[in-house]
Amino acid sequence: MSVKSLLSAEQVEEFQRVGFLVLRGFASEEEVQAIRGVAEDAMHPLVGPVEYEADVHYPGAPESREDEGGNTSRRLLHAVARSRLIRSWATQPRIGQMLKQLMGSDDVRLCQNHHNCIMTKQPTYSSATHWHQDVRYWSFARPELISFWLALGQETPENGSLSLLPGSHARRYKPEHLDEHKFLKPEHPDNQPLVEQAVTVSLEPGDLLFFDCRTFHSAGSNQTNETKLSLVLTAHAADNLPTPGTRSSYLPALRFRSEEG
Ligand SMILES: O=C(O)CCC(=O)C(=O)O
Repeated sequence: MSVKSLLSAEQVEEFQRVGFLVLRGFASEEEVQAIRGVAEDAMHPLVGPVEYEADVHYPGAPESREDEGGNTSRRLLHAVARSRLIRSWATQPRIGQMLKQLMGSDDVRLCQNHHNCIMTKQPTYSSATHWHQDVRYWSFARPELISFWLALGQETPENGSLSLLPGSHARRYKPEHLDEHKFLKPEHPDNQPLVEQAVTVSLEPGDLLFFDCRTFHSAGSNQTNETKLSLVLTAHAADNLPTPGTRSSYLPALRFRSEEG
């Protein structure tokens, strides 16, 4: 396997042990501003496709699209199709190489069907997201996908930053540990020790968070006056194929660019 080591052995080991890894200051200020610009352009007026807060029915979200705040976006979908800049940033060789190390694969792909969005956590009508694994609605041969989350501004508990449960990706869960929507039941005695270990990850603009699709994570609503923007993408090994006919197979995966290209 020819994988250039951009991450140290300690970073790879940490990711494998806890299920996530933060790289501080990964993207430059220029990159962050350029990607923010694409997001801000697409919000005023709102350019689809989008997921609305009202679509998810999470705590704090407007009940329906017709209610006050019903037109609040939660995600600008299809981020890589929105601009050449985002596609080029998302498929850059450095990220491809790091994903190869984290995945232990020599060929990784960017998924267009999951995440592939800019999260737009807005004041007033944003929702809180309970403990969940992203893999819950995905259909791949193996539950081995990694998401990467680029902070396009500060992310703090006040504006709804992510919290993660270290080691939760490596555990097995019984049906009674989860509710009917596959959210972790924090009050279940087996889950309590895990939830007590929760780590809230505050991010600065340009910080990059990798997390395993089985790592339980949650987030609060935005209690500030400014929208929190984050670019969120997902990758998988090239030989980990989506199940035909599911939404995981709707659009083809993209290759990461090579050093030369
Ligand atoms: O920011 C949030 O509310 C949670 C987002 C999230 O967990 C996800 O996109 O998987």
